[in-house]
Amino acid sequence: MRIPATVSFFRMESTALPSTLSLRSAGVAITAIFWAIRQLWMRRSRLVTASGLALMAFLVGVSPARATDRVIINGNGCQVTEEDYSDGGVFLHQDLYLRIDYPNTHWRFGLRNMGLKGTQALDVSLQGAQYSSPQYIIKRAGMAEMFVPYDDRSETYYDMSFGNNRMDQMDPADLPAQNAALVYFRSQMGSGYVRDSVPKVGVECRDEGIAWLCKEGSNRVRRRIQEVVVWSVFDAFNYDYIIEYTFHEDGRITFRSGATGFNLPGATSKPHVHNGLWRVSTKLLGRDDNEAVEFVHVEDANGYIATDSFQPIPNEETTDWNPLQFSSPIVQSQTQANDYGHLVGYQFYPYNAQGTGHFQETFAQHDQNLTNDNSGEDGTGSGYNDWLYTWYNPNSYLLQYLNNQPLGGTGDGIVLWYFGSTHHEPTDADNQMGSGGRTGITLVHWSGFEMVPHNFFDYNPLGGPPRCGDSKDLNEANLPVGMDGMHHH
Ligand SMILES: [Cu+2]
Repeated sequence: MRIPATVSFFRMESTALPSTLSLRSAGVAITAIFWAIRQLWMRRSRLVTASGLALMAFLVGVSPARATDRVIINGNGCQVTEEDYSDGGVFLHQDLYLRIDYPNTHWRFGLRNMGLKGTQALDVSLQGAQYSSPQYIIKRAGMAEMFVPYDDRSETYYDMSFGNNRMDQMDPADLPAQNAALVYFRSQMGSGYVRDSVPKVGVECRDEGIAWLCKEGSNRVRRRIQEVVVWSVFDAFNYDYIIEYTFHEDGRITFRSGATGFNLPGATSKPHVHNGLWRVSTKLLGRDDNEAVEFVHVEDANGYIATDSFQPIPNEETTDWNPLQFSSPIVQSQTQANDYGHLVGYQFYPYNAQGTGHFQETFAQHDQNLTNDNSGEDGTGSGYNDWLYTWYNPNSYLLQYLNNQPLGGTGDGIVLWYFGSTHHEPTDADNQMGSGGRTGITLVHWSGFEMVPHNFFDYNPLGGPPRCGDSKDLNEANLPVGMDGMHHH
């Protein structure tokens, strides 16, 4: 067995250091050994024998990890840092966490390759505007299912039922040449963490356009905005699904899935709907006093006067997107207000470009489901509560969680399950050149939703002049705290 040799090497490393070259090559060999162990670990699911645990604990105990953060994107006004990055070492202190530093706002979040369901974001926090420290927002966010019924019901697929670890390797060519980086998932081994052997996450910083502008005669000011897109690819055989999290400079987070790849062999022209079922467990400001309300905008009978209101959602329940009412759920603290006495919250808007799918399957009959984050309901429990690691039809678990409890009354925060759809009507753009069979590669079809700060900030988090008369260019905004947005009409 080679393991003892590895151990003695590590002892050597911590005392008399060999040359950098041999250190590095040995590091590669050690990585390979641990990769093999990890594969065994994965295959055994989460049932690891006591001897295996003891071995890993032993190895972890003798291997020093050198924790250093690494700037992976150093753009103009957009910096991304990977925490606890160790170049050459095997064991790391923590799982994968990234930080984004914009001039006015700062994000931190973890990323995991999670069970059957692919890339998930964890422990999302945000600092900006009046907050002088990071504010916790989300415990975990990710997909629970990708449901694909064909219009004629010749096929009905659950595209996240195909087994563990379906995330694909990412390549440098997937990313733009500038302001982008690949990162590696990590997995826990004993009390340490080991990086994957290949990168499976792409990170990009992009200019997303104008955040605000003001033009009056010779006074012309503007603030452009950036976003950091974190994306990875879930492999469902002929289809590849991009799972994407975007952390915007103004505090929004976008959750999207994009279906691309090849249409179903033998059914390449059959229309179908890709429906992503997402789960976001919120815990705003780290508090467990959260509640949910639904924003609605109701026009009078003449379509002349409208009334906006926030309807309480007292119990766990389903809600539906009503585009004529701009309806959207809001999760907010029951007690924590900003400086103006408004409860701090986040609002959920659909990102679907086309519409929303409702189907016979009960879990697929509503756009949003609000539940308490009761113990085990995050998919890490037993029985159907193990849905993160053992495939169950969402009817088996989601419907159990919708049992009319007072929302916010139990558990640890409020969960929003978001059902987002894109209808795929194959067209001739799905053809290969010269072939009418729609057997070519299909362009990405996107769906998802967005979380938008709702009175979370006391003022425009990107700063701004008090009136349009200040023609200072604010692209590199670094405005004093306390400036109160724009109220010039
Ligand atoms: Cu499709």
